[in-house]
Amino acid sequence: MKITLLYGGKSAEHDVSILSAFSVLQAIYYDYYQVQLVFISKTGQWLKGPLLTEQPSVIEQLHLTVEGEAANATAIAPGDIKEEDTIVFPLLHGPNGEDGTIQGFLEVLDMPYIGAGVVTSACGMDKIMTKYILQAAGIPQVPYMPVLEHQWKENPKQVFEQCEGSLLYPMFVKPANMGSSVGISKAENRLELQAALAEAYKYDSRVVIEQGIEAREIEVAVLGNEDVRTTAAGEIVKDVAFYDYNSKYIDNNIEMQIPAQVSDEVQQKAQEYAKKAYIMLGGSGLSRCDFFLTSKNELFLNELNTMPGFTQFSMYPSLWEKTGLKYGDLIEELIQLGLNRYQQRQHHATDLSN
Ligand code: G1L
Repeated sequence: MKITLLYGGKSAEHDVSILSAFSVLQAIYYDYYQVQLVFISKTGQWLKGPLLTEQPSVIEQLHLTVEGEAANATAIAPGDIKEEDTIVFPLLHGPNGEDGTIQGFLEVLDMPYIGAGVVTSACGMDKIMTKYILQAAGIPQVPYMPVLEHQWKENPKQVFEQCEGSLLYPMFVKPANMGSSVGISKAENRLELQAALAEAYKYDSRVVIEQGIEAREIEVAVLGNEDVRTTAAGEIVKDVAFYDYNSKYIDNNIEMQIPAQVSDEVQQKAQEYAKKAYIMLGGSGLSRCDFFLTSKNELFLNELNTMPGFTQFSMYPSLWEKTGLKYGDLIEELIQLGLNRYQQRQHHATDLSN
């Protein structure tokens, strides 16, 4: 059987994706799989590289190019990745960060793929959608207010009044899409709120304003299709109150504490909420569920990340490792879950014409 590894991509997470891809390629069981590399360049070009039958030795082998002497790939149309007996591992965000797009494309190609489906990917990536669904599920979250760009443009005074009427400073202003900290800022007053909104609208016309809270950050890993399993929570130990994209993803200077030093009750609640949110969002494959925990032991669900950091040392694989599931076995498990979901879908009528 073949795995097509899709990595790179036009999103801000291009480099993180290459790191994750290299890590995955070290752990795949080559006795069972061959791996077709497909790299998406920063400009959005799809490049088909070699078919690997063993681990690459250096990360440079993943930097595919069609140029000159060093050429090790050919430019392809996205649809050219279609092959029989092949599962796709989409280790990247959608071309413009609006997710569910890659998953939808793979549905159209009628190929099995690893990870969450279309609806879960799209909703998990959209902070406003996630909040609506969590609200319907009765899962606690921090007070928030969605503000669309046209509302802000047309009536800023009303937006200020609504915010200040339902939220306390400091507030956090976040673009609705984007998995990372890009475009996010903190506002201590009206003037800063105005600047924070302007900044966030550079990235998305849909923005959410959240009540800022003093809290620890804990995360739970979720895995499965119908049978949903969760790990104990881990904690992101921060030395600064708020850290930026570079410190979180590029410099990789976050410390993890696994399991998180929290009460059994908090552990249990976190797992219960993670599982419920996963099911409400129609989860399959995997998700990392992120929470805020206050000093009064109040737990708020922050987000469900269907595309978590995925190097061997990232939080999601580490949580499973601590639970006894090794990185290589986790990848194998995700492959089986992807294949199962694909087979399951074949049983449902998608064409009612006959
Ligand atoms: F395919 C999976 F397993 F669902 C999957 C897909 C993407 C797991 C993790 C990721 N993560 C990423 O793509 C990344 C955002 C860490 C790099 Cl771009």
